[in-house]
Amino acid sequence: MIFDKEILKTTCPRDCYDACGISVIKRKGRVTKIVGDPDHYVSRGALCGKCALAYNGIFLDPKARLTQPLKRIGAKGEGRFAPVSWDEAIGGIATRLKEIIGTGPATRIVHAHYTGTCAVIAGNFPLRFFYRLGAQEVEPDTVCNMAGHVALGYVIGSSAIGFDPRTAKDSSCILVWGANPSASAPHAHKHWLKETPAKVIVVDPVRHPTAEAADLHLQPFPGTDAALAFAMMHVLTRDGRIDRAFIDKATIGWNELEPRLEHYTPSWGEAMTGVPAAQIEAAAKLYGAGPSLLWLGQALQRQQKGGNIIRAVSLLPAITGNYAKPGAGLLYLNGKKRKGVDMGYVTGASLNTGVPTFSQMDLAARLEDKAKSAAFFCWNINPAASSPEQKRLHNALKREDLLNVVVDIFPTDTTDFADYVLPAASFLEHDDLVSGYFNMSFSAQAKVMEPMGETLPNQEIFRRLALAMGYSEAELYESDDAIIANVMRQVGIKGSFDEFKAKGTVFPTAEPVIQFADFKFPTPSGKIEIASAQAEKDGFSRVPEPSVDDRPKDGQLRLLTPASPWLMNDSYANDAKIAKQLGSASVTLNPKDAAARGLKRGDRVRLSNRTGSLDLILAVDDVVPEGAALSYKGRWPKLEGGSRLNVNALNPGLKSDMGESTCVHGVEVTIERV
Ligand SMILES: Nc1nc2c(c(=O)[nH]1)N[C@H]1C(S)=C(S)[C@@H](COP(=O)(O)OP(=O)(O)OC[C@H]3O[C@@H](n4cnc5c(=O)[nH]c(N)nc54)[C@H](O)[C@@H]3O)O[C@H]1N2
Ligand SMILES: Nc1nc2c(c(=O)[nH]1)N[C@H]1C(S)=C(S)[C@@H](COP(=O)(O)OP(=O)(O)OC[C@H]3O[C@@H](n4cnc5c(=O)[nH]c(N)nc54)[C@H](O)[C@@H]3O)O[C@H]1N2
Ligand code: SF4
Ligand SMILES: [Mo]
Repeated sequence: MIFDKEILKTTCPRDCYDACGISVIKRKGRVTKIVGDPDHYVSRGALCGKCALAYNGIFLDPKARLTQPLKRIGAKGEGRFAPVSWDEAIGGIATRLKEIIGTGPATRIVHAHYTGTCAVIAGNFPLRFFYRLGAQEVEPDTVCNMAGHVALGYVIGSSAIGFDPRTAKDSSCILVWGANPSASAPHAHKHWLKETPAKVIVVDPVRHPTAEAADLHLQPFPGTDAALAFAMMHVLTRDGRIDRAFIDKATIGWNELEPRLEHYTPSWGEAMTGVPAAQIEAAAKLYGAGPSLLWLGQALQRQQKGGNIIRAVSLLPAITGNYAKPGAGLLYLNGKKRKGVDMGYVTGASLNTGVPTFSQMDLAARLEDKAKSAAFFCWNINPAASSPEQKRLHNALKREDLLNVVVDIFPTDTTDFADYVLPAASFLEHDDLVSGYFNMSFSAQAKVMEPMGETLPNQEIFRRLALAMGYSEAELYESDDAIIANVMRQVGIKGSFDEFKAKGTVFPTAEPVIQFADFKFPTPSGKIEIASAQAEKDGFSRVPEPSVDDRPKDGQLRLLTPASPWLMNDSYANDAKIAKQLGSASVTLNPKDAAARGLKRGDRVRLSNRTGSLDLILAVDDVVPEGAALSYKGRWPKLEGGSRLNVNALNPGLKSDMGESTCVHGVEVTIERV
């Protein structure tokens, strides 16, 4: 501390690839500025634009935050509440839960949670309570990336064992497929992709800034990526760029794939995907030279055949031997388990009575069904903004007899429907641990200020609820200090938590981890399964198919609603400075599609389909390909004027081929002037 100035390290726990190190500047004991940690290998002194504003804006603003427990006094959806004490809120909720359990199955208590905070404790500890309760969980990944998890399970046995990004120093090619790091991983875009000696290829329908900066950009029509992968595999095989020794040693099923590849020429690929044959050749050549990294974006599988797409694309490293050596590998995510964290312990798996989860695509239907839902808890999630079938869901949330409890740090659209709103402390207000899902690092989250108002960390809220329910299991009351010490031990971090906080971030291994160095793949055969008997048993093809989605018909356009550079999922729209950056909600069309509809920039246009309609301002830009429309996710419905809806009003909640997962980039709409 220099005079009255103090600088503390902590870590951003948002649902973001980067997991930035943060410097919190305090003067006279008060937080005055939150910036990127200059010593941190990712943030290097600068947070992303959105967090730089939000952490110095709404996070520190008691008027923007929820600061007291609230009980509803208005109609559901109105957002009118009276403050109550914690005892009254917790007592009232426990009484209702006991009534529900006393009169029928506990599975009528439904809970949804996701990515508000991805910290180890605040993001997982509440599961212990819900397992003990016997409640039914909305499978969180079904709104995000479940199809990819299932698909990679078939091929390499796990979706959570990725390459170590540090290995990029030894790569000759990085293939970014279906991700937009310039928005969703801003520091990977700004530093990692710029500093690698590798050539960068981006495969994305949209020419976003990462694609713009790439050595090669392929623009397939959405949902056609499996065909593109097959055409690339054709070229690799034709040109002898496959690694037969690796295929023999580490894979099964090549004999079933190889004879089929002959048909899928680059010109066939061009016809199926819209990517010029010469670009398919060029991409195969660059990737085939190796060592190469393949980054599978989460967007890639948000399609009707998203699981098949991931299976098909993930064959590229298998047939070219791009595993088990420096500079090679595939990444979807690097899970917490990969760093040594025992997630069964953290989530209290011992209390899990095995209630099946259900898909978030079915949430609205479930909440309409009185026989199947009597209470709904939301924590770390804002489904009134992020979930499909938005209008139907909002109506279901108005059910008078549904006990609705929402834990959040801000008054969102979802809290507006609550009977009880429980105010959570933010990540700045309690100790925790953060394991980013891109890099192999592990970080400390430090309490840098007192909880605002009466807020409590998620975990403390659920400890209090457990007590009010009369539960006696020790797991429900384990302290943060004890969990932190246990998890640090699991990860292999020596010393005290105070010492860890002073460092901020550590790498459990000094050298880049070589992915699958031991050639052990956690599949049934122990090898990469190009052909999967398990997939076949589950009703899928043994070998991935070169299939594509039909192009939209009757003047419809494919609506893509990816991550916005200014929003964090469905967070931050309530920050005034961010709202200014965002401007009005808009949709971008290719100039040809705009002209064909007689539309021009600035027009007010209506997007419609069978699920709903939404009015937006038109932007026109050839970064968007013909046949597609681009509008970012994450705006707050209640801040959108009269409609009180966002893009999820148009999302029918269809399920992709695997994992009952979202196909949110497979939505089709018509667009006309209002
Ligand atoms: N149209 C469309 N919809 C999508 C997507 C898309 O691409 N297009 N993407 C989908 C994807 S990938 C995802 S992951 C989901 C994400 O959807 P959500 O999980 O709903 O979104 P988040 O904004 O990450 O977090 C939800 C809430 O957590 C709160 N929160 C933050 N910190 C804390 C805390 O410490 N405690 C508590 N209790 N709450 C906290 C935030 O204020 C926020 O309201 O959205 C999905 N929806
Ligand atoms: N700033 C910011 N960062 C975020 C988030 C955020 O909301 N804002 N959300 C976080 C979360 S929860 C997630 S899951 C990740 C998601 O991050 P990403 O994996 O990057 O996914 P998206 O943002 O959905 O979409 C990325 C790109 O995929 C493209 N795409 C859509 N359909 C297809 C297709 O069929 N084929 C191909 N090849 N490309 C396609 C879109 O055009 C878009 O440019 O980002 C995380 N980071
Ligand atoms: S959201 Fe991502 S880029 Fe922004 S500060 Fe957090 S970790 Fe860094
Ligand atoms: Mo996500």
